[in-house]
Amino acid sequence: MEPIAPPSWEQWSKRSPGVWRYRELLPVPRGAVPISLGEGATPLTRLNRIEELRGVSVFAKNEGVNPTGSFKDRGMTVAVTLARSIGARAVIVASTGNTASSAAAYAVRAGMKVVIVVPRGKIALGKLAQSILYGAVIVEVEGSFDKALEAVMEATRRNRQLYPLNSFNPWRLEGQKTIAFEIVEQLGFVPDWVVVPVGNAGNISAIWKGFRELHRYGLIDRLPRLAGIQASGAAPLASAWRKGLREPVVFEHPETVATAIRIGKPINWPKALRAVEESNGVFIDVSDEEILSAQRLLARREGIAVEPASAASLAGLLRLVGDGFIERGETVVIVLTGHGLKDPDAMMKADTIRLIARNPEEASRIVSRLGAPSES
Ligand code: AN7
Repeated sequence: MEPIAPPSWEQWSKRSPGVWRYRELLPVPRGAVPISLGEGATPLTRLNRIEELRGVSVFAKNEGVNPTGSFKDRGMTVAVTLARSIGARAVIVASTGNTASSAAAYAVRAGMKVVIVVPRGKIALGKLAQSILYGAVIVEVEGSFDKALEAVMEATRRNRQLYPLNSFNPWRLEGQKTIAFEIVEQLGFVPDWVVVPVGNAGNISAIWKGFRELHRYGLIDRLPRLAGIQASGAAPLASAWRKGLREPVVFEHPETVATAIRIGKPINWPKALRAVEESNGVFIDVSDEEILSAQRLLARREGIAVEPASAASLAGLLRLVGDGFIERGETVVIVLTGHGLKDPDAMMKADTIRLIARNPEEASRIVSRLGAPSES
């Protein structure tokens, strides 16, 4: 079936912002009522205090301000709406954390039961806490996300009542492609580069699909280049790219501080590889130190708190700028996928000054001695 041609930018701009503004380009049956928490319509913020960016014009797409704190809500609103419209009563999802808390919230909204399967001890505290609060049934498995995904695939084969919400479910990616639509609307043009952290490789594929659709409908006349950023300890696609291979180098025991992208066998690799190739882009990986340092840089120079996986975007950009791969005068959008509050342990790793006072007098003495902060 041919999709309905979308309205013009001008017609779109009259609707309320967010994922459902683009409903003609979403695969939802006529008459289905969206299961929504007000996702999308996230800020696109110019970064102007990070001098290491050397004249490259950088905007951050801050997906952390979504209803559950990550970009996953864009896909979840569409997938859960579809699940509801076909009468699903229970959903299941394997996750490194964000997909789990998003699925939990939207399932509640749809009146469905939700089971999440997560790697034991390797999901950030905020994500676990959210899932507990939303009332999800939580199954923790030893090992990596990849083991959790195997479990979910097997479970859905055995029990057809469980509707799977992992990103092999194409409706998730349909919702996530709206990141591309918003970037173009907010910027008013197509950036030279879009930089995206890569775990299961769904989001980068979705964003590329979004740009391709706008191009196909004549709403934009060029396409951006895509940079996919992985953590060095979980870099199946970046390793393949470096070696010129056309399939991922599987990481049996992925390890990184960026637990959201601690994935060794990305399920969407064929789509992601094609997206990066078609866009004349690149995959690279960055170390945990680069990730944590980029996380502090964003917080301390720009006032934006993100979780480590999202800081990988900035770490990757800094590397690409440093190597001269991205040049002065180019415009770049980095996708900041998840909120800093998701991972309190990572935030606590940052260096700080904490002075302890035993009583108010001592506190006031310490404070008055600090004086005015020096210019830095
Ligand atoms: C903050 O929640 O895979 O490449 O199970 O939470 O589309 O997988 C999370 C992924 C980037 C990578 N940033 O996106 C999950 C999960 C954050 C994330 C990614 C994730 P994909």
